[in-house]
Amino acid sequence: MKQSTIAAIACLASSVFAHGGVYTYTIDGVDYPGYKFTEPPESQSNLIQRRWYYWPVEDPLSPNVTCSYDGSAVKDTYHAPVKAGDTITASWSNNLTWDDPNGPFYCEPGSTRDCFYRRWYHFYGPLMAYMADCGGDCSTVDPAALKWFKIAEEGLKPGFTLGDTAGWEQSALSRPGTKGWSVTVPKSLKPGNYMIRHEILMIELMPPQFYPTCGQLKVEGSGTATPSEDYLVKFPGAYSMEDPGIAISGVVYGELGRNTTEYIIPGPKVWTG
Ligand SMILES: [Cu+2]
Repeated sequence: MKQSTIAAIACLASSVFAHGGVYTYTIDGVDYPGYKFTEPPESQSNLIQRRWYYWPVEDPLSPNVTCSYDGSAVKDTYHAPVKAGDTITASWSNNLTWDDPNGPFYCEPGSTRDCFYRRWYHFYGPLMAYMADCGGDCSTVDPAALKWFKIAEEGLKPGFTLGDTAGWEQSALSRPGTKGWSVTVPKSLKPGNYMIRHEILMIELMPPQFYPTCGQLKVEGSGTATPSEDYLVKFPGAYSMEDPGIAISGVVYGELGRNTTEYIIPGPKVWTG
């Protein structure tokens, strides 16, 4: 593909079409493919991931900010075993290349408008990961009723400005061959069934775009720790449009974007156990 064509697609995609979510989790060396919203939910089972849709959530108070659109469990959902202290890697790419015969786009059948990249294609804004104790089987709980704690976040790297793509780990997710983003389950965390909620916040535009996706884990280990109340939040509820890291959306191409070197990640402080 010619370079100019790639640039044209990238430009188009970064405004409307470049949506997505977590396609695959890798936990202790095991790949767990995610829910495929391009296929009927009835045909999918034994996934750790809850249902989601590639379209962004633009309102932090929307019920869809919890676990994306729908957010319900697929049938025969199970919980991926993970040892406390181990790593979970989430991939926002299905690793297709530019030359893939299926193309870099997926389009809804019969539609030329509802297309999206098969690879993550936003650059600006933080990455966040939360967990919540399901108190039992995660597949039967309402994620909006859970109390979430943040286990990892990636904001603006030191020495960069808001408008500098290299300052954001999010931009690394679009690199061909990228493994994704790795987070650690707090080593001292009490064993049990937990939901994990990955979230990309895209601040290139106003309104901002939230991309949450939820998966189900069975944490193993000998830990006894649980986060105290001041670490716990609900979704929706954790964010508002007035949060500095959300209110600043839409400035990356302007003077503010060129001059601002600090970014305040929304949500609670990280609990590391
Ligand atoms: Cu998008």
